[in-house]
Amino acid sequence: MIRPHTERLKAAVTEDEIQPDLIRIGRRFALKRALSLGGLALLTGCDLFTHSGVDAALWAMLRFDDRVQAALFSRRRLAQTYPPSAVTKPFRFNAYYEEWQVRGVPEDWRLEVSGLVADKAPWTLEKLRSLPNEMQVTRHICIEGWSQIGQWSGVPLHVFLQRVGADLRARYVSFKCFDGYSTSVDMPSALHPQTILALDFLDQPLAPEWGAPVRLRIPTKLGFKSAKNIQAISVTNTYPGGFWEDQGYNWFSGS
Ligand SMILES: Nc1nc2c(c(=O)[nH]1)N[C@H]1C(S)=C(S)[C@@H](COP(=O)(O)O)O[C@H]1N2
Ligand SMILES: [Mo]
Repeated sequence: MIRPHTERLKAAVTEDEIQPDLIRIGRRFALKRALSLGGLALLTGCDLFTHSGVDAALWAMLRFDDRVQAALFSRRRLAQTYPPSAVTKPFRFNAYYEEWQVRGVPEDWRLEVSGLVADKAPWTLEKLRSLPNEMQVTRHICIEGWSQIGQWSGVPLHVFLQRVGADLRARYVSFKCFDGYSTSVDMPSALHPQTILALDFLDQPLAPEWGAPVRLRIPTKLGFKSAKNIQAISVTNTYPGGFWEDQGYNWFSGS
């Protein structure tokens, strides 16, 4: 059962910001195109829009079809970027849940790393900040039909995954948050050049309600994939689901 999460949002979103056309997801068509590259037209009857369809078909194909991989990693699939002047002002706080209200970063916070990685040592914020940094001005799109443009910067997730010696052939990367939230993405999306572990918004450290000390920013996917207040990252071949995913939201939710 899907509980629309606007019911739980405190900040109001005005009607002129409802942009249903923006959230029509192109993934289904993209995947079918990619698969047909490999001569997999027979699979078009299978529901590639769901995680189970992808498990059954796409991931099996990925292991031996370089053209499918190339299509998935295509640079042409970059999310649109904007000039800094396009940043929505004021950039409002949206995902505010009374019962999950984050009161601040736990004092002993460390980023935990687990699963199929060589180095499971936890990360301090300082150590994270010593890694290469990327800035992006991208549109953050909520499944509920609102969006706003923001400027985030932080460590590309592919840099981080490589640094911890992650098995980059694993299927999933999952995120657990200290407010109780969780989500997960497929490895190709985790390795996408625009997927970052964001530390700053407009060059200032993230505030707790915006995801401090580190949040995912994945502009090729809907907002609910951009986990805030991350506590733990895990690399796994076992489908991890997530808070909204477990309630029926499409697992891919992006391109
Ligand atoms: N930890 C955590 N991350 C989260 C959420 C949340 O409730 N907790 N909400 C998700 C949803 S549904 C959206 S749309 C975005 C909202 O991000 P924002 O608060 O920066 O607008 O964060 C996502 N990440
Ligand atoms: Mo959302």
